[in-house]
Amino acid sequence: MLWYHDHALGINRLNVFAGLFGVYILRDEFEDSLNLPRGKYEIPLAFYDRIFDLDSQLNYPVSGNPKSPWTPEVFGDAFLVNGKLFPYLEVEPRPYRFRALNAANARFFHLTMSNGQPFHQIGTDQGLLPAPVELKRVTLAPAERADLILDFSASAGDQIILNNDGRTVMQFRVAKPQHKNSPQKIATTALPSTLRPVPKIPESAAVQTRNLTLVEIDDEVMHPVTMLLNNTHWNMPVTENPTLDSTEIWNLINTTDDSHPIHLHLVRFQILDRRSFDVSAYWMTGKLKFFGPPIPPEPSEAGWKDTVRADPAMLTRIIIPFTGYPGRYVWHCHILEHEDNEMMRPYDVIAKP
Ligand SMILES: [Cu+2]
Repeated sequence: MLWYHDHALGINRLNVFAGLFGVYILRDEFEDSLNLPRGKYEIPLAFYDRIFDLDSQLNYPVSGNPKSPWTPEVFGDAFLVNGKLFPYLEVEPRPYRFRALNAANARFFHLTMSNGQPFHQIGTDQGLLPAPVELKRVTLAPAERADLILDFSASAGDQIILNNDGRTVMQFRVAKPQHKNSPQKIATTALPSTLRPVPKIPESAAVQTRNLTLVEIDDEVMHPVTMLLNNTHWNMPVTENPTLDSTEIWNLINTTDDSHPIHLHLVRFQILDRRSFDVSAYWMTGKLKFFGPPIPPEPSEAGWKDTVRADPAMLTRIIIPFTGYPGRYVWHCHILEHEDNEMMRPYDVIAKP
């Protein structure tokens, strides 16, 4: 499931906050053959948070600092799903496929079910995982998607809350079981044990490795005045110029205290690993001094991605096949306040000579 939204330079955060986004789903025959819940049992769920004023109008805050009127991150106290405030969904006691999207400007979602039942994640941003992953908690950074199976078979008659960090997001109202002699038996389908293979791209396939920093520049009160990729402003010349049909490794060196969901246009990629490093030593010497071994991606991230969490004081490595079309694209942090305040860079995919 992909999503689309306004991308107007400098005001993207306002236009998406106002609601200019949607989702669409691509399928193929292989996926159809897996017999996953479909039709009315497959539902996109776009999660986001907003602030409303006393007249129920959207309220987008600005900082009190005239030098830096933007707010580094906007978090709302109201949760919405598909445009509805704290909604409920009536479901049957059977498996459902939910196509979850974090459409928030800045909030990370950590979703749990009030009855403790697990989710089965079957897909990531860019398609199916090799096999279902059982999770008690689903983490979604802004712009990330998760393809989820939730089975209500054991919960007939129950009301279950979907929570985010202990706060209600929405409710599932599970219908009572049908009478034993009912002619309409509820069809449940077993979750396949394997889904679509995701062949691991070998590191040896990469023709180039780029070190790319994530930087926050603070003023005297530590209020970030700007955030940069590769310590480079948006309007400076292109520095990333992969060749079409080549593969590269991008080292996202996060020197900040924030987790930044980094998104590349055009491509899909795989996460290689994350590794903790000494940030102050990096600024002094330009060298990466690691604190521990590389950590492989979580099973729920071990598929095709287009957005990756670059966690604070970590080196996050991704491997990217630049297929598609030559031209100018962008890569950026998907916290929209960061993106609009310089955490975005153009990149060029160069046609082969
Ligand atoms: Cu960011």
